[in-house]
Amino acid sequence: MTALDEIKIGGLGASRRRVEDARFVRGRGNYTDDIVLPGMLHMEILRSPLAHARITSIDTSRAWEIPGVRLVLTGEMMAQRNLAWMPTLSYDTQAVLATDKVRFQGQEVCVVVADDPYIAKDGCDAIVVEYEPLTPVVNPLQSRAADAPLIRDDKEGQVDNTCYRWEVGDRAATERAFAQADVVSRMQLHYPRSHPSPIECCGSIADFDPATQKLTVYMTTQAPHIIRAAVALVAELPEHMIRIVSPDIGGGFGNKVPVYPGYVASILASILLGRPVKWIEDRTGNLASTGFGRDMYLAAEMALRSDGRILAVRMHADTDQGAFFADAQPTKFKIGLLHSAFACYDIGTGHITAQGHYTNKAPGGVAYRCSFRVTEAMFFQERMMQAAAVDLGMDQAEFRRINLLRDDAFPARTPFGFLVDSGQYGKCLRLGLDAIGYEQFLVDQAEARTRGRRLGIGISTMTEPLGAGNSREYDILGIKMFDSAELRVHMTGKAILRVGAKSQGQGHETTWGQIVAHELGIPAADVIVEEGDTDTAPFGMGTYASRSTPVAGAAISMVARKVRAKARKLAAHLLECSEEDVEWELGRLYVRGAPHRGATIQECAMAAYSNMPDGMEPGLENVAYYDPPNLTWPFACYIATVEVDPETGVWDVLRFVAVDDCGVRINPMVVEGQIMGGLTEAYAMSSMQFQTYDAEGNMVGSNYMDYLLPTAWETPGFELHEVVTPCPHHPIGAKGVGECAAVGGPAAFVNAVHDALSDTGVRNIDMPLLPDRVWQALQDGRDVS
Ligand code: MCN
Ligand code: CUM
Repeated sequence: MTALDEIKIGGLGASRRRVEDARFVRGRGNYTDDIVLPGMLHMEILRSPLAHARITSIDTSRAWEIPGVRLVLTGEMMAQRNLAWMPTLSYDTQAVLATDKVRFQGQEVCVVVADDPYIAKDGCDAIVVEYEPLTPVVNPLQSRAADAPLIRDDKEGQVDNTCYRWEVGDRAATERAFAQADVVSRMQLHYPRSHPSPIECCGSIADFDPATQKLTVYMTTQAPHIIRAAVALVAELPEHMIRIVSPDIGGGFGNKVPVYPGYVASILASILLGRPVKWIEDRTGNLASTGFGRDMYLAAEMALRSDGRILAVRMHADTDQGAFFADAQPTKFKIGLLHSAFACYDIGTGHITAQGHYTNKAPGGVAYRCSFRVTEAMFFQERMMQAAAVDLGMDQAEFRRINLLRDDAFPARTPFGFLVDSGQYGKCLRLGLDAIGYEQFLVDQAEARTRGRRLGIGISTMTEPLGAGNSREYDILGIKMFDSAELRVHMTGKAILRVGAKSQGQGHETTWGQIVAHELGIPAADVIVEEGDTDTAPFGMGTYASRSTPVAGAAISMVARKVRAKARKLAAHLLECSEEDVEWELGRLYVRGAPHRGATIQECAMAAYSNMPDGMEPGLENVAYYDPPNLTWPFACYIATVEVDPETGVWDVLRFVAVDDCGVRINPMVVEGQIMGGLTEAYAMSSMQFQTYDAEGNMVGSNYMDYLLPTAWETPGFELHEVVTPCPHHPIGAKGVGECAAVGGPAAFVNAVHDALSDTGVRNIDMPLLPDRVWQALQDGRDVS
């Protein structure tokens, strides 16, 4: 008998079709809003029209009079139950329903529960809230002004609008390096506020059963177990009586990591009413109040030697956190992982300082398709690299090449404390340059310039720390960032796999089965994957920061290996030999020296239930919790070529080449889908998307007329290439990939446009590069922020 063909059984490397799509393309997905429970009521939220105001009175009497209204909740009523404020995932507090002041436009003030959502909306309209307006603060500059109003006057000891201060690196060594520099390159920019904007908005159905005292919540969360822990701790309900279910999720992108007031209010309403309460957010609610990314101002300097080597970097970040510091991030890293900047380069030393600012905006800084603040770090790094190459008068590809970590440098410690363990950075860069035809493009570009045409090429090379974490350094609210998998093989060799992660569209139901197929030889099609139900799945920290493959994926390998170890004992029994003499090949165990005497994994499974050796516990199942030794370090090289129309400022992407090294690919097709999706978002952020606020704190971009999502029509084509450097510590050598393209992509587009303007003196146009901004920069020969 020959070994199984791994690709045929849907193992590692198979571009297996996504099994979840069978229900999605038929409209048979089961999203939160599809769930209808007997006796279910509906909840709507009344939001603040003002950005900053004291609440002087709330009159809910007319709302109560509307037939069909069952409950009106105010902040005061929440306060009576100690639920007006909730802790955030960053040890701050956030108002569930406002009691004293409103601190951003769109903040939750009251909720109305009624027989249907329309009555609940009417109920909201009937509530009269009187406000005494206060001066709104809409950016860090205003926030730190001496006469700025104190936004968080609810917090004891809070004397100004500073949310946190933080620093990392070696200040003294950095200063010494700058003193020795031949060239100092400087850069300032703003990474604008953007929104993950999943197609499905947030929502929850809380179902408290007064008879059993059990609380079940169906909700759009990327991390159901963290929610269960939070509900147990905040609402003081017994943890075993709380069941959180994340059904199908229509995109998360980081938007569904935080805990939102709507979830909390629906839970309290269900407990008070003893009936299921459904809350489904509308688009404006989603765009105006939940999970913003970025909004960071960066200033930096780079110390350079005239031969092109980077001696040191110095960076300062001012982040606009909005009214509540609500991002999820490891508690030891006050500003996400901003200090992953320059991790792929061999720079001598560096120093980063950061300050977070409260403003009258919705909570910001939630990672949008990035590991915490990594997107800002990589964008900044790559814009800085281009500016430095210009300052040195060096070719931008060559400048990168000489500073990238060399293959023999691994493992390498970065100046900010990370251990980067593997990569072939030079190879990725060369592959990208060859694919785009770099040298020829430079010739064509120069020739086009003589005819008044502006072509540009932008490169972005970066490594991203993915897979938080290792439990020594990474935790959320003190809970260590491991993950888990439970595998049960039934007697006929079919299996169910339950995982602590939770897909929002990434295809876990497809790819997790492939890991089992690889480890056990059970065809992927014979493995059902279940995620998102805290009553059945082992405790896991959820899906974000591209941690599922690095952490949960590793747990799947490990649990399958435990099962394989038991199968080996069963095989020894079936084959009447000693366990030491049993050899493994994919899907089959056989006697060493007598390969024709073997038992398939399915035969072993049957034996586990029908013919186990004396003294052996029946069954074939196990659970594994995995605490990774390090993050994974995928690498990417993205290259864009563009043409800018000097008459209009419009820029078109000519070509886009992506080279991604995410280690061993479980499912190449899924990986390519992740990269294309990420590049589409990168294109959107660099060309059209941002959410801003006017001087009064009114949000601009709370609907899809103002906040643009690219369609297939404007999205450029992407040419994908790969390099495989297996992760040295992951059981199957895989690294995370879900966010790389969204993280590294924007700088490629933005650098390309700036390259097209390289003779104009324009150093920086802030994203998004709207045509009017590019045109203005061209007219004035000056930066546009
Ligand atoms: N994969 C693989 N081989 C690898 C790495 C990954 O086949 N070497 C596969 C995985 O098995 C998984 C997918 O690619 O099916 C993404 O894996 P991974 O990089 O581990 O990322 P996560 O599953 O943890 O997903 C999180 C990541 C994040 S943080 C955001 S934000 C984001 C993203 O995924 N949100 C998404 N991609 C998204 N894609 C969709 N469709 N919807 C979202 O909300
Ligand atoms: Cu960073 S957004 Mo994703 O981590 O869910």
